[in-house]
Amino acid sequence: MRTEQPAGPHVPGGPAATAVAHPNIALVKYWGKRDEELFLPRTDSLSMTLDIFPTTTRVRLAPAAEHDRVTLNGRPATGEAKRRVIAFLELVRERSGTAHRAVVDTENTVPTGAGLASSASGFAALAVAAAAAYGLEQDATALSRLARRGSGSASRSVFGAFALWHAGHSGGTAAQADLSSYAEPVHTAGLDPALVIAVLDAGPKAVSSREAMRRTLDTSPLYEPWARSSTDDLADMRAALRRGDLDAVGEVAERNALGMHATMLAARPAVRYLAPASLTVLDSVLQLRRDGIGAYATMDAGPNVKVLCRRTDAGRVAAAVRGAVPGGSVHIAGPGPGARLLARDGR
Ligand code: 2P0
Repeated sequence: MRTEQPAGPHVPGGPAATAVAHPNIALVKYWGKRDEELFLPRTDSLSMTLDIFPTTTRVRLAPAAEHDRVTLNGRPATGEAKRRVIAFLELVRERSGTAHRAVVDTENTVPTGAGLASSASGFAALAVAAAAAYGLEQDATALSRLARRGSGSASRSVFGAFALWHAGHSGGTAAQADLSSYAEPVHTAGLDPALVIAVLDAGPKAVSSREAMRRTLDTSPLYEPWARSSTDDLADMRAALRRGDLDAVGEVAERNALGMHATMLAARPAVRYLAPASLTVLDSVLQLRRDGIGAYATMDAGPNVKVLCRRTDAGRVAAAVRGAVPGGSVHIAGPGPGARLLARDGR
């Protein structure tokens, strides 16, 4: 891989493409890889793509440039974020047979690195834009596999609404294993859900999810039991989605998420993403249920809490959450669209 340079003077452009993607929140979580290079997960996972916080990414080939240029919200990307984008571009170049460097401009509307799935929308948008700019014709399944190589959860953001990411198998060659792991849409009957998102801390997390997953797998005695129970959670979740049973969907999502956090708390040293304010929101969710509202919590690699409920209850749930944590911001999301190409030129 070539070394990177800060954003510099204008480089004459080649083909370009712009794509948009939305974050997703897992209702049955992905936590742990069996292959870090190929981003092959230990377990299947299932998520809802949101209709808020889109990421828009433009990739333009720069035939005369010696290095990739990457900006994030108008500023040159640095460190690990930049390294991951360039590694992803290397993969696309390898597959397309085009060695040209690229200029990548990303606009993220979601707080970056705060457990709000910015890498899911980010790499889904990058996969769609880079594939188009480099002339890789890919169907949605292939784009999902490709996005997975940037960030596991990005495989699910290629699809709208509910998506299941297959862990796949590792029996044969690396290429076969790679082919076996992708997301696909999950059809639901009569569900009208909302996710009320309590942003308690929009700052970057102390431990990256990649490092936290590794540590959990390597050291937590609770990891294997959780991974096994996740198989049952997925089966129960699929059945609940088929029935359009929001309460069952919520119950499975909440137990799966709390179980995932338990595996991390038992890691050595412990990984603890939940903050006191997270527990305050969990208390408000319990109170909502006591009051007869179907509200169920899920939490990812950060302190923020997402509350699944019926869309008709979202206003009341948002008010309860806001009352519980006056310092936080609260957003209401519904099921959103899959990643898509917005524009393409020069090809
Ligand atoms: C998920 N999370 O299923 C889980 C639940 C966080 C908790 O996927 O290493 O950014 O890039 O594959 O996808 C966050 O991890 O990790 C994540 P990598 P990713 O949504």
